[in-house]
Amino acid sequence: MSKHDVRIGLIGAGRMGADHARRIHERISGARLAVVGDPDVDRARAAAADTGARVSTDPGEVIASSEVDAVVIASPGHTHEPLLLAALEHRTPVLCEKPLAPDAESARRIVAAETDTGRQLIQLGFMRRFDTEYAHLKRVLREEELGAALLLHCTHRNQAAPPEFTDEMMIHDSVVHEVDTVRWLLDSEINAVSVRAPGRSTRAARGLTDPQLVTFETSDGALATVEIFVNCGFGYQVRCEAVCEDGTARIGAESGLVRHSSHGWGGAVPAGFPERFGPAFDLEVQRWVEAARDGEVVEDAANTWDGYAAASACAAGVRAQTTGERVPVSLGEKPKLYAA
Ligand code: ISE
Repeated sequence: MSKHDVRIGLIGAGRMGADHARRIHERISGARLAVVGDPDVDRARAAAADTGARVSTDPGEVIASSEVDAVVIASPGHTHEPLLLAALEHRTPVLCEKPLAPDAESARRIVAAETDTGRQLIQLGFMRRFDTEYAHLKRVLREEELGAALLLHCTHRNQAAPPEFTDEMMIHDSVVHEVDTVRWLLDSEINAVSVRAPGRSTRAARGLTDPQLVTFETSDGALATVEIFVNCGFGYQVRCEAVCEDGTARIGAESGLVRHSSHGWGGAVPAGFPERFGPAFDLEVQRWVEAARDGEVVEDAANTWDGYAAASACAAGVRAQTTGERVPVSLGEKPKLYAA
């Protein structure tokens, strides 16, 4: 470890936070874990174990600490706003796990606060942008002259959702990735959302409408369909196919039969998102560390505006679920700070 390593304060030592702690300690170069903050001291200690990081039960103290150059926020979404505002006040670079905030109003306040600082300090953890396959699809759409994108078909399947998972969480926790994927791949905002559902899977917990079909309309006139199925039984499957004027491009589509097995997952697809997106998480954190060290932002990473747009589309998605109606999304003007 060099004394020039970026010293990282990690806030939130749950599943994602603990994963980031290992990642930073074991695989990221040019950085070291300095402090792990979580109100649950045992959790903080477990995540910090063997890393040399100090433990704190006060996330605010982690942000203010002179031992920290940059912060990773992996605490629950409802805690993000005050933490992000504090980091902006200290002009501390942040990698914040999704969501930026649980609702569009708080996300808008974070956009306003960052805009006031005059520079981008927050990177949002939409890791798919660092995945080889998604990056390939983005490059194909940018460079291969397939013509205007007309349709995007997205599939998002999880092996099993935790028992407390709700319809609303299907949007905020899972479909939120597709919101970012659609906006990023098509380089276009989401204008309206509709949600429909077929008959429920027998594997869905009582009260959960699973699977569901979400449709996004974009400002360029494209349509994106998203199948969200959080209890498919056989594994973790994400796919995406773009249909353009002059061709199609597809990722994540293994051929053949994939089926639920009483012995566990089907075998042909990864078990869960940590397996599927592990390398993407590594690259996302590595590039963020390098940008934070140089006082820059990572080109193509999701920013605060992307987080606000995602929160707005998700809010519309939840309304569409409950009303059965097509719900428009209106973002207002994009500050110049986020111009491409
Ligand atoms: C989870 O929170 C994630 O972020 C995963 O990427 C997603 O696939 C899963 O559906 C969510 O529950």
